[in-house]
Amino acid sequence: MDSRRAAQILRETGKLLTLSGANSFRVRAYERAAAALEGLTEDLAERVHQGPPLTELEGIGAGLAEAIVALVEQGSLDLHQELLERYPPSVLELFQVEGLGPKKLQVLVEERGIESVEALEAACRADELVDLSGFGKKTQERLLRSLAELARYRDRHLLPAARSLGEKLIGEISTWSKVIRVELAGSARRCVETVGDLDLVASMAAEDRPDVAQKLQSLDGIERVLGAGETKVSLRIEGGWQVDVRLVDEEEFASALHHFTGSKEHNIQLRGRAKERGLILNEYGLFDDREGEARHATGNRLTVADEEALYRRLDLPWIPPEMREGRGEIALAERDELPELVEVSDLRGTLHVHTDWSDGRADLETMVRTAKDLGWEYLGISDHSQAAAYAGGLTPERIREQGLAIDQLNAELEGIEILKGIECDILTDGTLDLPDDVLAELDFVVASVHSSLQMPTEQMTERLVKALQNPHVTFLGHLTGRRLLRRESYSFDWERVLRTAAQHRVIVELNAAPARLELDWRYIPAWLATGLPISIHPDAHRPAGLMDVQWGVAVARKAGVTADDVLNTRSLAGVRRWLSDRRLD
Ligand code: DGT
Ligand code: CA
Ligand code: CA
Ligand code: ZN
Repeated sequence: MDSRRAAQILRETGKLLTLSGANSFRVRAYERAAAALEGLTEDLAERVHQGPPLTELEGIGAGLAEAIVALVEQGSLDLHQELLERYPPSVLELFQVEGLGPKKLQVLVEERGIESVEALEAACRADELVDLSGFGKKTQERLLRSLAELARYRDRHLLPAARSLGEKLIGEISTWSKVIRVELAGSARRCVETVGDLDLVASMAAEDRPDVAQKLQSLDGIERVLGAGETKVSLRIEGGWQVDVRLVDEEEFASALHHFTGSKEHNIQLRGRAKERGLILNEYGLFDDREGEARHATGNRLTVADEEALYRRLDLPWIPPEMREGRGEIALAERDELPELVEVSDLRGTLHVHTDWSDGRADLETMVRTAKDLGWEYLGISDHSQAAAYAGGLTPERIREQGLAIDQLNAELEGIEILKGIECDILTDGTLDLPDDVLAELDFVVASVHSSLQMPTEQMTERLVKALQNPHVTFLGHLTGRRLLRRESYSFDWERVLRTAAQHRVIVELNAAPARLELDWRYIPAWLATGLPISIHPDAHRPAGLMDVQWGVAVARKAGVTADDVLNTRSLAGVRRWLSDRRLD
């Protein structure tokens, strides 16, 4: 039972409890515990058996700790099983239908036995819900639309696409004279690797709201207006996007921006902190609650001009949005120990770059000149090895030829140094795709799995462990092989693999390609605890791909990574020292 599966079971239990009419505190307890487990970096079974107790984790109380122990021991949770006897797993999909809150859901399930998205659709089509309490013709029509959209928009989006749409919208809206401030919020602002809907917050004078709401509905690319109220306009924008724009008064802006940035966990924790100080924090503002009736009571409003001021009122320094995941950042801020997060400009070069010697789209010189224009001091080229035939992988002979081409370019170019590397396939038996004497001539070796991804866990673990033992391997490439929103990670004992990597001083790269973004940021703190740095690699196949390092930096910031934690913030000499001696300066 790994922690992710355990978290999933707890989340499902929470949802099913909602249906059974459990009170919201009980449901929340399951959600909180699930979030805590998702953040757990150690092996769950080990933690349960060897302590410290689970109750030391933020969000896990005594009752849930007991449930998790049982879950680990038995491989299942009694309550979860019981609930699944009462409701089929398909009811869980109903939680994704827009416009179907817990109350309505309960009515559907309890009174009509509707237990799947398909059943809901059939009932709507057969006009069967009109007489249900809380439903009607309109609800039914709305549900049908939601269902159609669910099928089409179930997908989330990769971070770069979300940021680029966000920037485009903000660029446009910020030019409107009636809008005072507009900013991106939600998961896109927090730089989560996949983004559901896009959230924007805009401030304006109350009397300007109707105009702004109107203008929003005529933005480019709108397929449909989902809703346009006093305070919120929701849009479907082509490409499968939902965009929620909140319209707020200027004095509400800071607290609204903060609220809709989230995460929900961070907000809940911060709200608790406000309460301890006799304050109420919500999306409308920060209120003095000493008279005990603050909500909307503008007389009690405290002025918060911006997020800095909001945090200051709560005796905290401003917390960067990336870190607002409710994973201990408030405690860090409280002790004034927030890390100084790495920035793209801290990178002095990068490694793991492809050229047209294998499957890259640009030639060596173009890639290197682009890197030089970015101000980088070095660029590590690592084309594919021969086993990756589909990618035109290099034979030993081609590698030597490429080496000569690199020598020549290095002699010609000033101000940037090309490092010679290879992205060497890890074959199914864990040996490398190239002989040791070929690997020994290179500056660095990224070892990656590209084939037989479906291997059983045990075998994949052995495969990776064996590869890590090769003394020429300097980096482990894209750890789990995941392709976000498309392909799951392959399965292995990641705890053992990371431990072995650290033992052999092989750096597990942070592959910054937007669909990979792994080593997953949730595991980076555990990796750094081994004393080894991370290294942020673009895995670029074209010149523009070099800038993908920005997404690696973005998710590294979520993990609280500083410049010092990253190998390629070092000078060329520093990187060479690591590659030859596996020592940091
Ligand atoms: P997403 O859209 O799934 O990628 O993730 P978010 O984080 O953008 O979530 P979203 O769009 O549902 O809501 C935006 C933010 O609004 C969220 O991060 C925190 C805040 N928020 C939403 N619902 C709640 C809630 O029930 N309680 C609290 N405290 N905050 C909420
Ligand atoms: Ca969102
Ligand atoms: Ca939203
Ligand atoms: Zn690769």
